[in-house]
Amino acid sequence: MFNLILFGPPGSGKGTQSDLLVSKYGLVHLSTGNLLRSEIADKTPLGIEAKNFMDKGQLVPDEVVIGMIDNCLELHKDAGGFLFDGFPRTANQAKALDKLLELKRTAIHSVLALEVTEEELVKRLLERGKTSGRSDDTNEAVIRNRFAVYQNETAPVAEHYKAQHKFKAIPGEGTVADISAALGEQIDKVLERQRKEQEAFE
Ligand code: B4P
Repeated sequence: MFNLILFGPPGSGKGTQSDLLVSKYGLVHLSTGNLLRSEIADKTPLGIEAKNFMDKGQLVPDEVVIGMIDNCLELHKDAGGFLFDGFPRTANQAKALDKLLELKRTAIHSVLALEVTEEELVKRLLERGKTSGRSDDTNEAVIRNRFAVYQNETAPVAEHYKAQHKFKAIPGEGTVADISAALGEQIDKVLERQRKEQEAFE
C-alpha cells in the first residue's frame, strides 16, 4: 500500500496536483474540502454545520472531519493506497489518522508540502473565487484569516511528520506540469525505497 499526504497552505495547488497524481499512481483521492462541499451542496446537517466555519475561513471541528475520513477508509477497504488532500490540518487530526491507519495495518509513507508565497496564494484564490462560487474565496479578509489559521493550527502538523522522517517540501510555484513532475520524482523515490525494503524482507 502507498499512502501520501499533500500538504500546504490554502490555494497552494493541493487539489490541482491531487487530480493528476491519483490517476498516475492509482490512489483513492480523499479531499476533506471536497467532501465538506458535497455535504453543503446536499444540505445535510453536517454540511449546514460545516458551512458556518468554512464561510469564515475557520477549520471545521476535528471530530467531524476525522469521522468523514474514517467512513471513507471503510468504504475503500481494498484500495491500493490513498492520497490525503487537505487532511490532516491539526495535530489532533494527524494523531487520529496515524491510529486509523494503524488499525488497518498501514501508515503514511510520504508527506509532500507545496511551498508558495502568501501574495501568490491570495492572487490564486481571488482569481478562483471569480468562477468557483466558493464563498471562502471571494473575500480577501476571509482568505487572510485562512492563512492565519494555517499558520497557527496546520503548519505545526509538519513537525509531526518531520519527526517520522516522512516530510519533504516541494516548490509550488511554476507550471502545473513542472510541479507535478517534481512531486512524481519524489513519490517514485519513496516507492523505489519501499520496493527494495520489501525485496530485502522476502
Ligand atoms: P480545501 O478544499 O482543502 O482547499 P484549499 O486549501 O482552498 O485549496 P488547494 O490547496 O486544494 O488549492 P487548489 O489546487 O484548488 O479547504 C477549504 C476549506 O474547507 C478550509 O478552509 C476549511 O474550512 C475546510 N476544511 C477542509 N479540510 C479540513 C480539515 N481537514 N479540517 C478542518 N477543516 C477543513 O488551487 C487553488 C487555485 O490555484 C486554483 O484556482 C488553481 O487553478 C490555481 N493553481 C493551482 N496550481 C497553480 C499553479 N501552479 N500556478 C498558478 N495557479 C495555480
